[in-house]
Amino acid sequence: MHSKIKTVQQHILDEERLHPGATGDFTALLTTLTLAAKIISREVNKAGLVRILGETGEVNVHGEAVQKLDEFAQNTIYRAMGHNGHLCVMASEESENIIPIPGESKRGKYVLMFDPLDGSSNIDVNASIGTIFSIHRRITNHSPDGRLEDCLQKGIDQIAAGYFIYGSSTMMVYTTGHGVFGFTLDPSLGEFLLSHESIRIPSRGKIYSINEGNTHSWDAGTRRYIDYVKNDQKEQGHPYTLRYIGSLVADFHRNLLKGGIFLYPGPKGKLRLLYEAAPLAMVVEQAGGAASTGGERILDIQPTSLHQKVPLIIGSRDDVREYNQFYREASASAAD
Ligand code: FDP
Repeated sequence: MHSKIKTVQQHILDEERLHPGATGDFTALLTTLTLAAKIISREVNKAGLVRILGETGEVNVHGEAVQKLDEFAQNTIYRAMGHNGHLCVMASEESENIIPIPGESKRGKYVLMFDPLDGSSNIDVNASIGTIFSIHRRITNHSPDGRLEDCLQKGIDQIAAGYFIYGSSTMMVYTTGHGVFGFTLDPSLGEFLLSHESIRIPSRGKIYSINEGNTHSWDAGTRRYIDYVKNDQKEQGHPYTLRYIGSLVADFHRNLLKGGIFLYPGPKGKLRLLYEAAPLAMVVEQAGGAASTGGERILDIQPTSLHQKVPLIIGSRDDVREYNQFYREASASAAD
């Protein structure tokens, strides 16, 4: 059997053609985003050479200022997407406020939220990191520029979401609400090629991913659940295996392909609703999985601020459902 060769651009175009009246703007938007990711990927691959070519904050042997990689990723996305003509506003995990479109550039009907380089504490040790994105349609129409309200939309209203992972290969995984597709970058061609068609997460996994160093701050439900998967989880016939890289995209990607549950529980959580939790929740749900805070579906949360943090429990459907039960039972008995 011969599998088809298809670039991400062809794939996005084919998907857009399913919508009568589509203008092609969305295809152009995502295509520009893949260009930014290729530039970031190239720089991530050189990260280990920083000491040879110049420390951050210095001038390298080519006379160029060496930027920190997360700043580089932020600037690259801003420069590529700001002039693309299809956005009215952006917001990033790295910026305190909304990011307006540069003065002279055309404004469009979409809103982009992104985490330019997630897991950045892993850069120095050569572990996988990623870029996460979320796209909404604008909801305001007061002026060509988008506003904060355009950014503070529920995850359920995303029209596309996904991530790039800079690992042993660079991959793009995305959804527009019709399944999840994965593309692997062929560096010699500079093209993302379809490598994972219609990704489905197993309904139950045997991996749990959590920072066990935080045990002291977990709520009772999380403590009981983790105890359960380590000791009493009989359905698999053996305890779950712990896998935790500490880079959300990398931990999420592994669990998406193999099955499993990732937890960054409350009470406050660490991960951001708009740049991390909501986009990955859309991906996981489209792949047949689930994402919750324990008490609430991530995609149903109405954001109230740009950098709002939420507990995030995400992965295989049956595992997340089981966690939610532990969480609810513990919350109910605490309330009695
Ligand atoms: P990082 O601090 O390295 O940027 O959101 C940030 C994040 O990484 C996630 O990628 C990761 O899952 C999490 O934080 C790790 O946090 P802990 O070190 O507290 O486990």
